[in-house]
Amino acid sequence: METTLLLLKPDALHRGLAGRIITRFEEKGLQLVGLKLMQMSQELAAKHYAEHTERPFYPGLVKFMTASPLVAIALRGPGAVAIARNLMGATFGTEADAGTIRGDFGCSKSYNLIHGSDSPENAERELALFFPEGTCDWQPISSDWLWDSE
Ligand code: D4T
Repeated sequence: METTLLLLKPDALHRGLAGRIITRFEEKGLQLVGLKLMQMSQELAAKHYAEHTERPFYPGLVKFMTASPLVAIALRGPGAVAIARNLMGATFGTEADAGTIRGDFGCSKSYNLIHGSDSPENAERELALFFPEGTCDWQPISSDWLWDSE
């Protein structure tokens, strides 16, 4: 079992897509264990995007991510990190396959709707940043039919 961190970025909220994007993950069979509307602070953006500090797009990225609220989501399931990345599609909507979230809903090279942790290690680090209080442990009644027992 893995838990991954997703962010529905400000463009997803401005475009009224938050519900539809969350539905994709629920329909796939991943479990919501954390859900929070929040504004990303400069300090949190600096920690979350520490690996990109020297990249030319960094100032614009931080400006975009801190401009208005986002939705932070903790999502649980077997292989949740890779499954979520597959559902999201390639980084930008211009290149993402049809059928993925970015492929279906976007065509911008800056506003790409959603972030998802790219490894279990990064998921752990990012969950600690966005859900320092921890996530919500519950057992969905459908889990026996959704997830393999081993
Ligand atoms: P995130 O981290 O948002 O899930 O996106 P990816 O994992 O798919 O992509 P990334 O780490 O390479 O980029 C992080 C973030 O920076 C923005 N970005 C990226 C940008 O504005 N311009 C660029 O040229 C690149 C490479 C988009 C996502």
